[in-house]
Amino acid sequence: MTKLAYLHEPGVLHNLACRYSLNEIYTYTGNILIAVNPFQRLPHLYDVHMMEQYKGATFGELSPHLFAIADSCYRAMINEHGSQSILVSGESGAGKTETTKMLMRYLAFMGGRSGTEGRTVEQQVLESNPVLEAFGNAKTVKNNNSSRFGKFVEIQFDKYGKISGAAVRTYLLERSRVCQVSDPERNYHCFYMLCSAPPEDVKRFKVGDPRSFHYLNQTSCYEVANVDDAREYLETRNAMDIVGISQEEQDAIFRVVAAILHLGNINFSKGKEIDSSRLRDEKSINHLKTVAELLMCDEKLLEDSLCQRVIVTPDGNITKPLDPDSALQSRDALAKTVYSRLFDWIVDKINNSIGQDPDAISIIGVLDIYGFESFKVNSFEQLCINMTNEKLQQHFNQHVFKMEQEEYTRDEIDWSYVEFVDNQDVLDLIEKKPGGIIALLDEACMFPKSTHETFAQKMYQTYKSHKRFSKPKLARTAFTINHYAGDVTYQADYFLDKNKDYVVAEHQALLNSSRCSFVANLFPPLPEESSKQSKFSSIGTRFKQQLQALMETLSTTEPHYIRCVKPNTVLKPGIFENDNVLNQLRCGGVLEAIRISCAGYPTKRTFDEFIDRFGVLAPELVDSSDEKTACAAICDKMGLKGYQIGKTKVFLRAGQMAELDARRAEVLANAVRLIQRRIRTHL
Ligand code: AD9
Ligand code: MG
Repeated sequence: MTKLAYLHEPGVLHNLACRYSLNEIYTYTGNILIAVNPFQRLPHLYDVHMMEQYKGATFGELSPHLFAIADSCYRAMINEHGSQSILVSGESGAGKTETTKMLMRYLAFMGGRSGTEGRTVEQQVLESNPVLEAFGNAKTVKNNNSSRFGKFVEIQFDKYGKISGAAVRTYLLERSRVCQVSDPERNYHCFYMLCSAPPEDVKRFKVGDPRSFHYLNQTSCYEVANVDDAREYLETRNAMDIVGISQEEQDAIFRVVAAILHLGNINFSKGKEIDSSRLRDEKSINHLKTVAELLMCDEKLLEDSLCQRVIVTPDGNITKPLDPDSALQSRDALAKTVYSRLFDWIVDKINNSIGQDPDAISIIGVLDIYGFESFKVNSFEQLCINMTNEKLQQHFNQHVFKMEQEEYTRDEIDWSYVEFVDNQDVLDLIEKKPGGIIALLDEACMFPKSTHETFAQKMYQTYKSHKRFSKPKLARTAFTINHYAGDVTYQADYFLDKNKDYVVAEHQALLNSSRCSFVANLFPPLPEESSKQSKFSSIGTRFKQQLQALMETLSTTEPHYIRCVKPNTVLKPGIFENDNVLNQLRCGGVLEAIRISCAGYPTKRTFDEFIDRFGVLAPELVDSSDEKTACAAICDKMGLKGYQIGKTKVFLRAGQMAELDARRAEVLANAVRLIQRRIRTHL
C-alpha cells in the first residue's frame, strides 16, 4: 500500500480488490497486515512448508502473510527479550479467530519442543481452541462460527525461546444466548453436539432431538453448513483429553449442559395462591426431575428455588411466591448463571492444566476480540464491545501516531504534524469515574426506585452539552454516542438488568448443596460478609477493570496489528463489496495509518546501523568524516530525496530503504564477481 503512487481511498480499495481476486488475501500497509477473508480453504497457504519458508525470513522479503507477522514477533522477542503482542481486529466474520489460530500454530511451530511426545504445552495451547469454541461459539447471522466472548491468549516462553506456559483470559461471554435465540441463529455449539453424541451418551445424559428443547427450538436452525455435530462432539472430547480435563469432569460438564436443556422445558402456570405459580403439567414435572437428577440436587429445593423467593426481614424470613412470569425469569436466570459458571470453570481448568511459567522470560500475547458493532437495535453488550474498541483504537492511535511523531520530535527533524483524531473524550464519556455512563448506570442499579427511563433522563441531563453524546429526537430511552467509527444509537431499556450480576440466593444454595462435587464447586459458598453486603455487582464496572488490566498488559508489549476484513456479507469466496470494505478500513483506522506512513518516515536507522549496512555504498566516506555527515553523504550519493537526518537516526521515506538495499545487493554482487575473477587469475 505504501508504495502506491497515488494514495487515496479508491486506490487502496482497488489494490485490495485486485489482490483478493488473485487470492492474495494479505497486504501490508507499513507494519499493519490487512487480511481479507477468503471464505474458502487455502490449505497450501498454511502448511508446514509455508511455515518453513517464513521462518527467519526478512520481513517484507516474501509475500505478505500472517506467518511473517508471527515470525517477526518471535524474533523480536528472542533478539530483544521483549514481550510482544498481536492484536487482531475486525468485524464479526472477518476472520479474527481463524487468524488467531494460525498465529498460535506458527508460534507453536517455532517454540515447540520437537521430538517430544504426548501432551506438550504447545499442543495443549492449540487444543484449547476447539474446547473454547464448543462452549463459547455459535452460529449467528454474521458468522457460522461466531465467538461470543473475547479472548487474550498469553503464550509464555523460557530463555531458550521454547513455550513454557500459557494463560487464556476471556471477556464478556454472551449469556442471553443460552435462553434466547432467533432465526437464523443457533445456541452454543455444545448443545447440538451433545444431542448428536453416540447413542450411549445421548441416553446417559438424557438428551435427544434438539427440536424437543425450548432453548433450541425457538429458532428453526439446527444445523450449520459443513459442520457435523456428531463428529464435533468426539473431537471436543478428544481436545478436552489433551487439555487435561478428566473423563469424570467431562461427564460432569455434559451433565450440566443437558440439565440446562431440560431446565428450559420446565413451564409454570398459576398456582393456588394469588400471584403464585406451580409446574404447568406432567411434562414439566418430568423435566424438573431430570434436572434434579443431572445436577444431583434436591427436587423440592429446585422447584422452590424457581417458584419462590425468601425475603430476609428484621423479623425473620418471609417466603414470597413468584407469579408464572417471574418463575420463568427465575428459570432463565438459573440457566444463564449455571452456563456462565461452567464456561469460567473450563477456562480456569485449561489455565491450570497448561500451567503458568513463573520464570518465563517473555510473552507473546494474541488478542482476538469482537470488532466494533452497530446494529438496528444496540444494547448494553454493544456499549461494552464498542468501549473495548475505543480503547484498542486509542492504543493503536497512540502507537502508530503518537509514538511516531514523538520520535520525530525527539530527533528534532522537521515535521509538520499530521492531525489524528484522539478519542479520549469518548472514553471519558463512557468510563470516567465518577460521571461516565457506566458510573451513572451503577448508581441507577443501586438505587431501588430507578428505571431505565430515569436512567436515560439522568444521562440526557448530565451530557446535555457533551460533544460525543446526543439524544435522538423524541427518544425516551435511546441515546447516541459519536464513536471513532461512527454514530451508534443505544436503547437503554435493559441496561439496568443487564448490568446487574448477582446470583439469586436460592439458586446459590441449591447448587452448592449438590451431591455432585463438580456442580457444588461451581457455586462455592459466599463469604458471610459479601452475602450481607449489597447483592449487586456491576458487569460494566468489572468489564471495565478487566479491560484496564488488559491494556496494562498490552502496554508492556510491543504491539503488532492485523486488521481482518470481511469482503462480503454473503460469506462466499470471490465477492468483494467495495462500500462495505471501505467502511471497515475507515473503522479500523487503516486509512489513517496509511496516510501517516506515507506522509512520514516509515523507516529509521541509527547512524551506526545505517553505516554498518550501507557503508559499502560509499567506502570513501566512512572513515573520513563523522557518522552523521557520512550518512547524509551516502543518501545524497544514492540520489535520495526528502530523507532527513535527525540527532541520532536517519529517517527514510517510504520505499527508500528498498532502494538502498537494491543498490547494496548490486555492489556486493559486483564485489563477489571481482573476487572470484581475481582468484581465478591467481590460479
Ligand atoms: V466473530 O467476531 O468471532 O463472529 P471472526 O472471529 O472474525 O468472527 P472467523 O475467524 O470465525 O471470524 O471467520 C469466519 C469464517 O470465515 C470461518 O469460519 C472460515 O470459514 C472463514 N475464514 C476466515 N479466515 C479464513 C482463512 N484464512 N482461510 C479460510 C477463513 N477461511
Ligand atoms: Mg471469532
